[in-house]
Amino acid sequence: MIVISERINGLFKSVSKAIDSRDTQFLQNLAREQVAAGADVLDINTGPGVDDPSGIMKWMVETVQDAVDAQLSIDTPNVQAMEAGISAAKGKVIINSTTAEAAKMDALFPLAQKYDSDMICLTLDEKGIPNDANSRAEFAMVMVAKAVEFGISTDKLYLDPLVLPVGAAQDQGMKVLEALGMFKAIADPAPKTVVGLSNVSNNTKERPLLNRTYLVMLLAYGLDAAIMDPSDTEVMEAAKASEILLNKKLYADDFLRV
Ligand code: THG
Repeated sequence: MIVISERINGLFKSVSKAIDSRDTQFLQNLAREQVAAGADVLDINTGPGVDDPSGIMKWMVETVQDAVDAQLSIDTPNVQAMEAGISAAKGKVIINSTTAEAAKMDALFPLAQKYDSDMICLTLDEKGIPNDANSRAEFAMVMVAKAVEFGISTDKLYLDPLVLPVGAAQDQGMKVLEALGMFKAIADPAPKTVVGLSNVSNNTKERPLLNRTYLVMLLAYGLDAAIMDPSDTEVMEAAKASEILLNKKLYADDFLRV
């Protein structure tokens, strides 16, 4: 699976402090730690309510890529900050994210085309949050059709069914699993699938347990990528064990080490 680190995010107090003081060392150490822990991609998010989202995004991208070579996922709802992040990056990025809202798609698909970016597509629109697998698939189809219109190959899309906190929307956990199979059948080449894993445990008292248990289920339903915390060794080990049990990786006695 593709591991996207969630930790370079101003939602975390330590990161928000580092952003405020432009602490290059802190951000670079965190980025190195995430890659060493197994991150393939780093999600870069300024956090909410910053003064200069474009300037901060540019600083975060430049700072992180001076320390590591990993691909970056630019995570912001602000279109200017998105382009600032994409154009500061040396390599091709993942745009995180468009939704099925017309205004969002009209702003972000041209950027994906111009910069040859991959793109996460969150399955929601201005009318709101999906509440079953079918509505998730309908939103997904809108964005897949838009990608085709722009000549963007459908395997550059990461469809995100939107994981909700289990304490607030308990019936949605199973619907997200169902949506994953539907997403794969929408287009050829098949789009990739991704989730923000830690959303599931928001405001619960058993975050790591819920995160790793849900990841195992998601992988059994074909999930390709997760925005998650690779420094949580137990969730990483659960992912490795799942890949062995699902016959995605060849078994070896030391499978946890490879
Ligand atoms: N889909 C996509 N992108 C996303 C999400 C998604 N980006 C944001 C989020 N969801 C995934 N990233 C996080 C990052 C942090 C947390 C959860 C998901 C988190 N942070 C602690 C909290 O809020 O409790 C911070 C606390 C602290 O300071 O330590 O849980 O679904 N495409």
